[in-house]
Amino acid sequence: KVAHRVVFARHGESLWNKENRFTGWYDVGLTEKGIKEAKTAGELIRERGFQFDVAHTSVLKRAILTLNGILDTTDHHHIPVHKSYRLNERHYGGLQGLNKAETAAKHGDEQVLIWRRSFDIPPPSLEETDERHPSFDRKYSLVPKSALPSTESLKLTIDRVLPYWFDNICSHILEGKNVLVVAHGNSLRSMVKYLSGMSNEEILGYNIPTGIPFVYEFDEDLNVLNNYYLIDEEELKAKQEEVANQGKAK
Ligand code: DG2
Repeated sequence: KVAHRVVFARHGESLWNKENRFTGWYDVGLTEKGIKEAKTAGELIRERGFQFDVAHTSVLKRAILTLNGILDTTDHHHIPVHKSYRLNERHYGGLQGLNKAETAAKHGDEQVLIWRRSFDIPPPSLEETDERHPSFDRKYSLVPKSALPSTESLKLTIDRVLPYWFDNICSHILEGKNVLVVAHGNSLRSMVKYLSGMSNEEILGYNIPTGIPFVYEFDEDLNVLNNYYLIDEEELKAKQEEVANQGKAK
């Protein structure tokens, strides 16, 4: 019997999604389309009549602005929002800022697939002296330097994200709260891999589109019973395919 339900969403289209650039911890805003996607996500949630008691998101504005759009559309302005770097996107290291298709033209589709989707091969590291390194960003001034990444594989992202799932999100679910989580392609893939029990190979081919809410339903002991997206299968497939193709040379 379904005892708990968590709604997840990846943020709406960011400026760097639109420009097809590796984003990671770079803090970029939403495009007009992204703002609309947040609203549409809220409408899909509202149509189902889902209510929330608490929300969790990253400290990056594309996720926060999307969450705000959803809270606005669903009339949930009053709920507490928890923000943590642990829900940030996977750190894309030295790739951050580069165009994905151009990088594939230069290094090959296969190399870019390894950087984007391999389980444990991280992209090239940012130098610790690089001004883009998170240690120079005041958002992270309360995080110990040794916990701030210079690059992350999916495996390292999972190591960062899952403690937050267990300690901060599960405790709210077990208190009986309805939880909304707005995060990023790879921080969500980290939770999905765990929740759906996917192998390292299965998660490689799994892509999450922007702005489409998806739901996990749990029994009392937080065993997963069901999961589904709030759009139909065909539309979902097309959107997932689009994300997969972003790493291919034109
Ligand atoms: C994208 C994901 O993150 O990229 O960092 O470029 O979800 O914050 O837009 P998001 C990025 P891919 O791993 O799909 O290339």
